[in-house]
Amino acid sequence: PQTLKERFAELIPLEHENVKAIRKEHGHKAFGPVTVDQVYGGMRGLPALLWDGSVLDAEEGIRFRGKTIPECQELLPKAPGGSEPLPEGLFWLLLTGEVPTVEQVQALSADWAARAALPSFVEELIDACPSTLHPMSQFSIAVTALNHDSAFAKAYQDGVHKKEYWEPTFEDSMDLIAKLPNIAGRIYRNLFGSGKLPAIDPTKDYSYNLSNLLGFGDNQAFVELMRLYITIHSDHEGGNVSAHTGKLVGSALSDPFLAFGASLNGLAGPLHGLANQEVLIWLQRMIKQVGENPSDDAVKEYIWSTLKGGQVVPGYGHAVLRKTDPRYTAQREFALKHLPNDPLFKLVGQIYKLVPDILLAAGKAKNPWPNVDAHSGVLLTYYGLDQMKFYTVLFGVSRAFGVAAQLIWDRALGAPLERPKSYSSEHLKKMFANR
Ligand code: NMX
Ligand code: MLT
Repeated sequence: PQTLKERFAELIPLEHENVKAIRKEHGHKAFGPVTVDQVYGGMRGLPALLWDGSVLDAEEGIRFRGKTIPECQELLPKAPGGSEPLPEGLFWLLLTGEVPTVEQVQALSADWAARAALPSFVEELIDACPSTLHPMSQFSIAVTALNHDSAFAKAYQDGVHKKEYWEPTFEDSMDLIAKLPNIAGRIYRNLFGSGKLPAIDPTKDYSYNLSNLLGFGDNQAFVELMRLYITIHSDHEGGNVSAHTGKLVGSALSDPFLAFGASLNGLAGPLHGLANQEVLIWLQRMIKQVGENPSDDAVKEYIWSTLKGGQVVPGYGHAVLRKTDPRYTAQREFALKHLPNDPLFKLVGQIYKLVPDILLAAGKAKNPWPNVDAHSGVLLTYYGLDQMKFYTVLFGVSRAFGVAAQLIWDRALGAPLERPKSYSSEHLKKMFANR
């Protein structure tokens, strides 16, 4: 079958024409005014970035290349006997806008397995990290260090022509995604596991290999969970902290390892990807305080005590979404199918009924509904992956898919250095004094 690289190369000139036509017809048109409040307010709603893999609608949630999560679950190729989409297919979709064949997805699994090995100095770097260093910091160190063998960095030093940037970026991106299971697996085993890491099985898919490296390869349901997990966490348009950071750093022509290492450092923040860890810590504290089978009143009191303590309810709210995150719903459906009677899942369901009204009553959060992170830890805990400090690493493995796809397009389209304008408060005051 045609490889992803061959198909991508065919699409580049077509996309150049597409962008040229868009800019010719619409290039001079304005989105609308930019307010001073947006400058102070985290640029919320400011149209500023091109991102092709996905677009987020505030009410409906994410669409990957125009397809909803249920549509991806239906249309993307599955593993033999599996019912969740293979993330390999999602990557193909993110990069090309097309649904691949089963053979194309199998070829991608084999290609990633063949690229999976880590340089021994990166293994040693991970092994040298103290067990007290957060797994996300270890992850970021290892990904950044892969820059040692970057095809893009080397090609740039060798004087590669601008038109060819995409090619070594593609190779680096494929290497990056392929090596993440070995990095994640090594960190996990060093911190929480025992024994030697198993070898990558070149006949198996990416999610099986990741699960196996973590010690869950024999658990078919866990492998299915990983397929769903990576698919839904892969991309969330371009403005979220990890995606935007990767694009920004990549715009300086830093290679994909440096760019994605920076993404990971953003994902490691508690308002972003670390929220999946925070949710589990918050749930465990709640159980300690109110017991395993709490009344609604006891749960409400705990939620209020969080808010009164000046803390956020982790897993709730969103900068763009204004409804329940469809990634939450997809995970809830997985739980209803695989673990309907799990007590922690029941507690998460109970919280879902109580938090939105409380956040509305508190009157601050613009979105009282749960996001992706409110549900992921419960599923992992059920299968025995209960070391919540590790949860954001799995988010990171997934997010590489979306960031890498856009980095490849950015280099293929000759995306410029990002450099928005900033102002001081003094300057703003003067600028708007008489308007
Ligand atoms: N609990 C308590 N307060 C909240 C929450 C929440 N879950 N969500 C928003 N608020 C507050 C927010 O802190 C802000 O307070 P203040 O005016 O004192 O600064 C106010 O409501 C208005 O914030 P919004 O405009 O609704 O939200 P914003 O776009 O600034 O932030 C989040 C979005 C996601 C950072 C915010 O909702 C939050 O902190 N949620 C909890 C953490 C979380 O789950 N993050 C994960 C997001 C998904 N991901 O994976 O990245
Ligand atoms: C994400 O997946 O990146 C989060 O939901 C945060 C966001 O979209 O801002």
